[in-house]
Amino acid sequence: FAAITPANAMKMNVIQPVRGRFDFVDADALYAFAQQNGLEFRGHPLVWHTQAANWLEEEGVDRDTTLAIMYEHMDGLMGHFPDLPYWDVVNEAIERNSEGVWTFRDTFWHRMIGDDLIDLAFQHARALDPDAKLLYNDYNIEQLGHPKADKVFEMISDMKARGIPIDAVGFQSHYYVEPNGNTNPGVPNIQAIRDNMARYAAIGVDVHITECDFRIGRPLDPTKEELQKSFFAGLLQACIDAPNCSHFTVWGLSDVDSWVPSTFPDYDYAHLFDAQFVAKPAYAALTTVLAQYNPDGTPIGSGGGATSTGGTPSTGGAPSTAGAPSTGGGSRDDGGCSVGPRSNTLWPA
Ligand code: 9MR
Repeated sequence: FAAITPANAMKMNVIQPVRGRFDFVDADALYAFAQQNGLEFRGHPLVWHTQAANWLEEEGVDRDTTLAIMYEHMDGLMGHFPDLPYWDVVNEAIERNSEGVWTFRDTFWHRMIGDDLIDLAFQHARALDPDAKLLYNDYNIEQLGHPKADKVFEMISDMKARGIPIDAVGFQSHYYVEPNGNTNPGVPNIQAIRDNMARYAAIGVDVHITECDFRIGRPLDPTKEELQKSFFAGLLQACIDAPNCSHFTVWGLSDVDSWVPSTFPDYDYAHLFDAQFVAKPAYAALTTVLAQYNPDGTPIGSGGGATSTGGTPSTGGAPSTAGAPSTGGGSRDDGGCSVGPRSNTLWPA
């Protein structure tokens, strides 16, 4: 693993429980863990409607005060972590409205600020940190041809064309097989994901797989586990093959502390390690993919890989579910972890 994303520790309800009072205890603990272990630390998220502070709607009485709150939140969070390489600036801001049109999600932020919410958030993030890569992060946007994916691509292309500072798109990549074994739409078409990565490359936008997992509708069986295995391996290979896909992050390590069962009661088994921390076939499949590459991402045998250029040296240690317990939102901090095909990581040479 080469990076860590806080699953909850940076969310607004945790980090700014009272207006103007920031609580960095959990986020600082994860950051320290990342530093000690040579892991990149990813900022997630700056502007999101879920897990917003519960004072937000009371204090945000009009556009100006809500905008001020958004900026103050970004100032506090980005100011405390001035050197993170990546920030999910806006999370999950597109949805299908009641007329069936894919458009801006109806959230408090959007109702108060308006359609320029996303532009303003990215411009403010850039002003605060000229070096960080700024991401728009969402789910169901991975496959070309999916109406949400096409809408988000259109939005990001338009932002680029207007000079709004966006560097990358986060494909969350939460996929599934249904309890009865149904695979449509839960199992993605990997070629459609490759094609989507390619159209982002054509407009100069990077892709990060940010929250990958594959939940299995109960009961678990070998056929479903095989789907999970080929999903993880296929998506990782697609990312490695795409010149603009630099990160592959899984959303939690094991089924022990998964976000899935509380959200989808008929599903579980979404992660790389089971409830006894035993590695699954999906884990072995990822290591098989990665074993074809040198630590710098060049294929083994291609002549590359003598020296490693990218990434932060890792200092060792077994995969860990580290993280201080989250204090807000009633959630466990199960964390996101990246396997980094292009960084100098722990993977066997
Ligand atoms: O993993 C997170 C879980 O512990 C929280 O309860 C949940 C609350 O909304 O958020 C989970 O993480 C989400 C991420 O921040 C954004 N994309 C969807 C993830 C899974 O719900």
